[in-house]
Amino acid sequence: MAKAAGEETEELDHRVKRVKCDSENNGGETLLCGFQTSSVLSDSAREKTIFIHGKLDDQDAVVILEKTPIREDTLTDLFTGSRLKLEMRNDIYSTYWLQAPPHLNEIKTTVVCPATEKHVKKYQRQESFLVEESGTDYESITLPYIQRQSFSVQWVYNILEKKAEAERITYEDPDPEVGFVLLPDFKWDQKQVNDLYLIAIVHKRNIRSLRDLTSEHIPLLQNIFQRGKEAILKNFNLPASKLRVYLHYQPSYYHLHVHFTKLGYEAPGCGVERAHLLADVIQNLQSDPKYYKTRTLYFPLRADDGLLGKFKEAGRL
Ligand code: M7G
Repeated sequence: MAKAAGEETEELDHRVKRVKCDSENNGGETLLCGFQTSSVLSDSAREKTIFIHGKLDDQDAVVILEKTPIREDTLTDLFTGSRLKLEMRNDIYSTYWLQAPPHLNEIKTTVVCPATEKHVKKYQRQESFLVEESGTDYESITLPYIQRQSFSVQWVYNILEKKAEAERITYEDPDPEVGFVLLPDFKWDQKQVNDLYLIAIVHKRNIRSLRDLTSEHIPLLQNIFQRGKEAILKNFNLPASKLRVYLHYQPSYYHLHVHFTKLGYEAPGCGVERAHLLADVIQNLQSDPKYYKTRTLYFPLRADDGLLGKFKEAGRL
């Protein structure tokens, strides 16, 4: 059947775009040309982000797009190298669309492929519920669940073994007992310190989370705290008084790591229901060596999180 003129132009347009996409890149960067969107998992006009679920070469994928902050050091380039299109003028007021040169118009893009169902759920906007977990709940409900269901930590081992992100490492203490690797979290584009976000990943492989910590880990925690702060001061000129240093409970990845974010930057997951300040963790372990084995801990879980289902089954919610 003959195609309508419009259809043909559309197809040609698509081909032209695709070729442009392919020819502008060499070496894997054409990745997203074939991405097929299935659904928008969540988006935020305020944060200028969108989380998309789709297919990439027949595999499930999650793509995260995020417009990045405008930096002061790019303003001259932005003003001299852009085109302005007037939108409206009224008295002393006027609004425009500024068409920035490509290098100042980048979108931070994160691709998870192949993405598991758990990844899709992680990025889906959902209602959450606060769970109360006693030490025994942890042993009988949470631990068996995370042993079966948690995300792979292969990416963590790749960092520790220098198989990935080796050139991004900010600081390393190689000691097998108290050592760690400090590097930028993949949420941070490192273009401005305003939203600084690093993670310290411990070399020791048998500590899943806060719950596994006892007083024997105090030297490890103190080492991360002290040396992490020093490395951030040296590399990013940010003093300890400007840092929020904490662990998540529950984390997404059960290999002990510590978050370093800039105070004042509302990093995702820095709220009191999920973040435990490292300084408090150290003090709690100093006053009670088994503090995190015995205390009731509170954390939010999303509506369709399997762990929430387990708490419900056990009549704990
Ligand atoms: P979490 O508390 O286990 O879970 O933190 P969350 O993602 O729910 O906060 C893991 C941290 O590691 C997060 O801040 C992630 O953004 C970060 N992260 C995750 N992955 C898969 C990577 C990665 O491949 N590289 C780096 N540099 N950071 C990652």
